[in-house]
Amino acid sequence: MRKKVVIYVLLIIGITLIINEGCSQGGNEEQLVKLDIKGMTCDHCVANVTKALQSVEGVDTAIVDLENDKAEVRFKENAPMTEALIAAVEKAGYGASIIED
Ligand SMILES: [Cu+2]
Repeated sequence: MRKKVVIYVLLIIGITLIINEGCSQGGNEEQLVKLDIKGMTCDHCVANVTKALQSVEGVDTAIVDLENDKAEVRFKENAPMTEALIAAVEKAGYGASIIED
């Protein structure tokens, strides 16, 4: 009797995990961070910053806006730390700071 209960509980946990996985694949669990970027002057800079942001583990997309000196980065839940994004941009030779909404 006990064993059956344990198996049911494990089944429910398993199903819950599968459902959550399905949701994150739909993009609902993605996070968005907006950054102010300093030092960009041309499309080459945009490419450098985009590449730097996309090199950070967990980043899905990075859209860099030269005209407004901004970047929008979408990444999977739990990754990456915003500090890692800033560090990557600084390593590429530009400045970055988080835009708080
Ligand atoms: Cu440039």
